Amino acid sequence: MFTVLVRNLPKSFTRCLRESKSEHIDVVKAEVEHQLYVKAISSNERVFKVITIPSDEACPDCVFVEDNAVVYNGTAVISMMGAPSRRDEVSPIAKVLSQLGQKIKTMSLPATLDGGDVMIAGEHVFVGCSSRTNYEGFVFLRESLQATPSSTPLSFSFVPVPDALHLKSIISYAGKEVGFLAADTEQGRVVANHIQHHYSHRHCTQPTVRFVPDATAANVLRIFDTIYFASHFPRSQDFFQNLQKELRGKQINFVGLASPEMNKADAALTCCSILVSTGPSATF
Ligand code: CIR
Repeated sequence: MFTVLVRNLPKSFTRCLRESKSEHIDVVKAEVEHQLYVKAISSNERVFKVITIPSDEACPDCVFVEDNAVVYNGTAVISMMGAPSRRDEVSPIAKVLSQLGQKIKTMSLPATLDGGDVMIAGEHVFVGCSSRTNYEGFVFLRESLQATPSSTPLSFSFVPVPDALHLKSIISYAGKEVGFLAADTEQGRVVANHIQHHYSHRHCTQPTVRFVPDATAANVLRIFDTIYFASHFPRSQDFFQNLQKELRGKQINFVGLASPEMNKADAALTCCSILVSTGPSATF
């Protein structure tokens, strides 16, 4: 079972960090998208509880809680956010994670890391080397997670991500039955190669990597047997329909969520939640 943390959008969301400011962000539409997202997660039968943290007007990006902490097997690594304007977001998140019984490890400068750069696939942990996450952040995360009691040792890899906000802006892990979903772009392929190399170097079975037509749609959120995917990209919608057909019989549910306003803030589906497993760490 999971407890899921989400955070409300502040009205200041229009001032969030973003690559291109050319498109107007409609906060009301973004709020509706977020409510539908929370509703969809709340109705997952493996979600025991959704905790909503109040927004903070001084933190325009505070809805993107994924970046604030990495939770694994009873340990919560609290990020030193890569963007200085986001650093005040983390304390209420750390407080709730501590109340949930997580062992708190707080990162400090010069280490920086955003949770959007951390992709955990079973016992393999991939960390994006992006403009937000540096080598010191990677080492802090590795040491913190290696100290957690775990039946299988974790293996870590630092993955260059020069041209995207975060690693998970271009790739995500959708579970054992599906494998990785990567953006069908040059950078998506470079990252996919890196990941395959990681597995072959460790003599592990090569995972499947599938390429998704729209980069943002390569970010899916998996909670137990449900895959939440971005449903507002027509070409990627075909991709997910075909994937659904291919996986018929494997008891995986697909739930489409449209979030075009959130995408204007350079965000994708995993960004707005933190999953806390109430049992041993969840490996899909
Ligand atoms: C930022 O630039 O930090 C936010 N506007 C978007 C963060 C998206 N988070 C994520 O990909 N994990």
